Amino acid sequence: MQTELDLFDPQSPQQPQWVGPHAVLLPGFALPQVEAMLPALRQVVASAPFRHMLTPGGLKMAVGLTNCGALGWVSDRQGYRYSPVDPLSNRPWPAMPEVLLDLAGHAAALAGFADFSPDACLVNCYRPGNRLSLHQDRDEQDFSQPIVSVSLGLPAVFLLGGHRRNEPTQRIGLRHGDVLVWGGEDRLRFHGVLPLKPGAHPVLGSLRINLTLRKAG
Ligand code: MD6
Ligand code: FE
Repeated sequence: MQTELDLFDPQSPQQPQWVGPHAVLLPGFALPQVEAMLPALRQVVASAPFRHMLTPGGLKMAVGLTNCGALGWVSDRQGYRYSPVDPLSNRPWPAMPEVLLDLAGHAAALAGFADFSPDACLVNCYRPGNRLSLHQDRDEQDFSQPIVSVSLGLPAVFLLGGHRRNEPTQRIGLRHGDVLVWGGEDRLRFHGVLPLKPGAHPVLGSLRINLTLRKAG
């Protein structure tokens, strides 16, 4: 909601910020859609609840995860992959809400990726202290398709690295309503999220929700 924008905030008015050759931060881009997104997300979580998946090494992930769309990202002792069914229910994942499809298409187009049509949306739920270690997103079929990431709730620091794990990382603040689009030569960069700081967001409380929309299949 626009009412949450502080007019004296130096990040407002919100200009796109290029953080890589094909990676752009769109501050507040999702704010006008948040009111429509939240009930849609509640419906998703009602049929496919957040769960703590196991890594292939057998560790429980701290971040809660679910999916919507034709494909959902899953992790277990067998590895990482996309699955058309939720392993908890053996039913298809909840449908991708129209509001997310629209938002992702518009954001991707602004970043120079026309006709982005995601078939998977990973929904991550962070609580204070939760982090995401450096990783690459490489379980999708077509790396020419970008990823659109939407942040909601508590702010986080996103680490954007290079193409090797040990390259230096750039820190990018992600706040409620921010959208990050990346593709092209940035698509396979290592990235992660620093431990979430405690706090209370006026809309989501003590949580951060991140949506990543992908063309997985
Ligand atoms: C997060 N995001 O922001 C985790 N991956 O909570 C990701 O891992 C991510 O934001 C690929 C592209 C954008 C992302
Ligand atoms: Fe990722």
